[in-house]
Amino acid sequence: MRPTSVLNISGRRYRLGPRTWIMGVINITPDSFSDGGLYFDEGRAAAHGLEMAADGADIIDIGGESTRPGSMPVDVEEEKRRILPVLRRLRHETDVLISVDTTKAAVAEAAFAEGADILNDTSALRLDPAIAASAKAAGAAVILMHMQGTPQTMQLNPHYGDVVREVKAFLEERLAAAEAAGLGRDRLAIDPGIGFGKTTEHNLALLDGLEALTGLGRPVCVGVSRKAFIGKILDLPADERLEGTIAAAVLAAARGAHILRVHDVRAVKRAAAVADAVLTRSVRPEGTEEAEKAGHVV
Ligand code: HH2
Repeated sequence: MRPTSVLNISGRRYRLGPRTWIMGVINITPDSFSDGGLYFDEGRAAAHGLEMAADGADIIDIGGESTRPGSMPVDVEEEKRRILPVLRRLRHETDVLISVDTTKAAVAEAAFAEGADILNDTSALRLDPAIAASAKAAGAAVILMHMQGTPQTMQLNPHYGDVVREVKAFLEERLAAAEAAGLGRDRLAIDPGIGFGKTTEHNLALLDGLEALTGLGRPVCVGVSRKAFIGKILDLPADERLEGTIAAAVLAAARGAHILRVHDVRAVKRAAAVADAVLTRSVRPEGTEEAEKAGHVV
C-alpha cells in the first residue's frame, strides 16, 4: 500500500495516500500535444476547468506553455495573458486547489497573486533561480519534476545507466535544493517526468519501479495522460489513448503514485476509486463525506 504523506498547501496540511488525488490538466496553448488549441479560448478553458472540478478533480493544473518535444518557448507576458484570466475565473467560481504549470518566477508570482496554491515546475526550480523565493513567499506547495535536457532537445537521445536510480537521485538532490532555498520539505512533492527526456523503455521502467520514489518520503505525482509511450504500445493517436491512460494511471497508483495528472478526469477518477478500494480493502462511495475526508485536511 502507498505510504501516507502530508503535503502543506497554502498553510493547510493535506493527507495524501488513502485516496488517489486527481489533477486535471488545462493547457491554454495552441500547440500542446493532445489538447493544443482546444482551450486557447478563455471561456472554453474556464468552462473545462469547472467541469473537471465538478467531476471530482482535487487540483486543476493550468499551463500556458507547451513542453512537448521541440515546442517553442513562450515569453512571460504571453504566458500570463494566457493563464491569468482563466485562473481568476476558476478561483472565483470554485474552491478547488489550483496549480500553475510554469518554470518562470514572474508567471508563478502573478498566478499566486490570483490565488494559485501549487507550483508545478517541470524544471524542478532549475530554469529560473527566482522561482523558489516566489513559491516560498506565497506559501505554495511545489511539485519538482525530473527532465533530462530541455523540451527542445530532450527526445533527441535520452540516455541513462539505471533510469530509476538516476531519476531518484535527481529528485533527492532537487528536494535538498528546494529545502536550501527555504521551502520546507512538507511543501514538496516529486514527479518522475514521464516522457521528459525518456524513451518508451525508460518510461516503462520508471512506472514499474515507481515504488523506489516513494522511498523519498514525499507525495509522488505522475503524468501518463495520453503520452507517446501509450501511443507506441497501442499504435494509436493522442485522442485514442484513454484506455491506455487508465491502465498506466491505475498501475502508477498501485505502485505508489499519490497524484495522477490527467486530461480525462471523470474516467480516471472512477478507475482510481476502484483501485483505491482494492489497495485499502475498503469502500468509500464516491462523493460521500467519508471519501472526501480520506484525502483531505489533517
Ligand atoms: N507533463 C506535461 C506537462 N506538465 N507536469 C508534471 N508535474 N508531470 C507531467 O508528467 C507533466 C507536467 C506534458 O503534458 P501536457 O501538459 O498534456 O502537454 P504539453 O506540455 O504539450 O502542454
